[in-house]
Amino acid sequence: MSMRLPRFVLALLALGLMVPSAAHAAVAVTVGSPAAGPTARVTQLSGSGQPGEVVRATIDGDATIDAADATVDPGGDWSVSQTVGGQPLDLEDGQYVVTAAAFDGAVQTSTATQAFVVDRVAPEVFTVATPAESGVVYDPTPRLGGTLSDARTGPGEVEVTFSGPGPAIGPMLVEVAAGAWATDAPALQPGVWTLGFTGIDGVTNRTSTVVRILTIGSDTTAPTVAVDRPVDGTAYPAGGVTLSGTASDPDGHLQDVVLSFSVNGGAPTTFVAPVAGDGTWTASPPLADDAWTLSAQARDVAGNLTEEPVIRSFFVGAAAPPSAPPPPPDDGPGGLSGGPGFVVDFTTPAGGPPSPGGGGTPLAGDRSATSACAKRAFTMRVPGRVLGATLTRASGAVVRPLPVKGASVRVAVRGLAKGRYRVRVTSRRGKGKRMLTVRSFTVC
Ligand SMILES: [Ca+2]
Ligand SMILES: [Ca+2]
Repeated sequence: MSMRLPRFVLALLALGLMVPSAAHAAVAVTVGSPAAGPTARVTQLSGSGQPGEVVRATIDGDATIDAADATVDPGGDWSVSQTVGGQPLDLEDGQYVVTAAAFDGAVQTSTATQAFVVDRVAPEVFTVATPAESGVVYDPTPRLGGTLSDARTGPGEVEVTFSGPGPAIGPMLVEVAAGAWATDAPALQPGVWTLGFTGIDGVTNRTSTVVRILTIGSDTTAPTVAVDRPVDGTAYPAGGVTLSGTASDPDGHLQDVVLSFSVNGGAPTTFVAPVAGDGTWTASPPLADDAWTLSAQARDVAGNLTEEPVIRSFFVGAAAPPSAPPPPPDDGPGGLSGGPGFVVDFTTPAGGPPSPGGGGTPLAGDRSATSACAKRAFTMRVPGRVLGATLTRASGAVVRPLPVKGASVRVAVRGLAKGRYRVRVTSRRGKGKRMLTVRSFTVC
């Protein structure tokens, strides 16, 4: 079924007279450029309107400027880049409002306004605090940072470029927050690098580039550390522990000493001690009354840490044993050691006598047989209740915590690399009496 239109309508369509009436209405003038908000530079005003109408634009604000008349072209666009006096438009920094009025002959048909900000000035404050001029660092990803602020439109970002021994890097853009900027450099290989820093404001005005020469040093050698105090197995009065020792770095890049304290293998608390010019360090960390294990490592400026930490076990305050005779030399003949009041006690499990080079229980029950080669496993029993046990290398480096059952510690030897080891057992017998038992053995 088709719909039939009245004859007069068809006639009007054929004559082209029945077009929508809106097409004949005047198009209101608009300002498209500059857009609202900040802009870097304004040399032209433009917008849209009714073709054939004349647009007169006036700028008010930090300056007052009458633009030359512009005629809306057949496409509906208008633009003007001169003043009414024939001078090029080029607005200085400031805040403005442009008002455009459209005229059909002498009749004003519509108006439009647009507020905008011109920012032609680079950020007023731009500093590069790090790296320092001609600095030398041993961190391949050094921290970079400084300040950036812009009075008109606020800071945008900081552009950083890197050229040096490796492929050029960047430009890298760093955000600015509260007037400050900071970032870690991407990984830079050792050598002399030239870094370029440019501050950019919210409308891409750029500062001149600040150049820094930065040398990335190479240091892959770990520093060494020695602990003079606490002495292994010693009891110290409550609140009176001052730790001390020495540290050195073969490269001369020593930074500090990292001290980790733990109780019975619990989560460690870390304390950093500075190193004096003569290589000595001291620290007085607050330590509660307890039986503590210290793990000490020196750190160099490249972040290298002593590979095998120095381990010390000691007591503070009420946790100490009641009497405190001087401790015997650590790891002395027979591989036994202990502190004041310590008990060294081994119980022979079933399995036969010590057997250098092999056998089931080579270490058990014989204090003089500690250099026998252990090949499988042995059980170490201490008086009282075992609180914790650790297997370390002779250097003190922790290998692993050991499983504990009642008064016994099971030491599995199979799988250990050749060398000398210690078993360190903390136990408690009676009220408040803790003991440290240390046993050495060799895997060969
Ligand atoms: Ca600016
Ligand atoms: Ca070093």
